[in-house]
Amino acid sequence: MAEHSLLDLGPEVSAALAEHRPVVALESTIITHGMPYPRNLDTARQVEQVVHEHGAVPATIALIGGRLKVGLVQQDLEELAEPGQAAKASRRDLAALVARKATAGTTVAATMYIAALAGIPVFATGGIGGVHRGAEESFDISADLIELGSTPVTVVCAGAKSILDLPKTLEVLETYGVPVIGVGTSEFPAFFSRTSGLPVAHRVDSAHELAELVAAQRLLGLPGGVLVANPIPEADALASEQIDGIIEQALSDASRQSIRGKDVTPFLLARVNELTGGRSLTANVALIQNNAALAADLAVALCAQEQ
Ligand code: PSU
Ligand code: MN
Repeated sequence: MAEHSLLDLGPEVSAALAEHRPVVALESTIITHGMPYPRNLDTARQVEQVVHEHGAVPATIALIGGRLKVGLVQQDLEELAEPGQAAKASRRDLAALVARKATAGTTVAATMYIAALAGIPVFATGGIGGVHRGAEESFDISADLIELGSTPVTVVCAGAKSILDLPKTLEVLETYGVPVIGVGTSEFPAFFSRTSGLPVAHRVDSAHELAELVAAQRLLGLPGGVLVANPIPEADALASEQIDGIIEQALSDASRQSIRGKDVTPFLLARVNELTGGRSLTANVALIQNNAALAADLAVALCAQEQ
């Protein structure tokens, strides 16, 4: 486990890492900018519980008063969940927010970076950031993709939302040499739905098989992460007809209001939540729990390999 002057490990996380027991990192931009209050707070707690139930220790990561906190207490979660309070920290924001002693939710990119500092190799989230539609004009490509190319953390997600350009997102992941692994599927899932029509290069069918692949990535000395694409459970999936029009509406609202930069993703997520009247939120909660369960199983399998 890494000692680092900016890092605060919670007691449960610290003990688990010292004893080489399984730990799962969790992000916090989903709490601060991904879901409305109070569902964000409930979900953050439920996801931690799912990780526990699957035999691993949850390590929710955020910036609290300028400290890189790994393993949050209830008060931290409540502060992050409070509407409009916390900032959004991607990799490029970390230095400024640390210097200012700010409190912020960390994106997938920033959470990967901090998880690697803490020595946590497995991370669960809902959906990653990616290449935005119209990126050929805006150049809006999430730092999540570059982080996946350079930081050795395995990220379990349910694919990416079709607010993004999914074919371009997969192309950029290929360019950065990121293995994208379908779990029980040969297709990249589209967050709310299990399919996107886009193939993934590799597929596994169990957490054990996934652990062997992750171990091979490390043995090879490849520096980057692994992206695990875990489709939403069948029972919770939304039909694409239910969501496509809403995503188009959210995108056109964003363009009409000239939303730019780091505000794009939070704006689109909030708009999709509003326009579906909570249906998308229920699916979102279900897929995060599903990802947390798989990530915990993976962390357990990786620890078993070490024995
Ligand atoms: N996509 C979602 N839910 C989320 C996010 C993305 O479906 O909560 C969050 C994640 O924290 C992700 C971040 O890392 O948004 C990406 O932001 P940007 O596109 O600005 O890089
Ligand atoms: Mn962006």
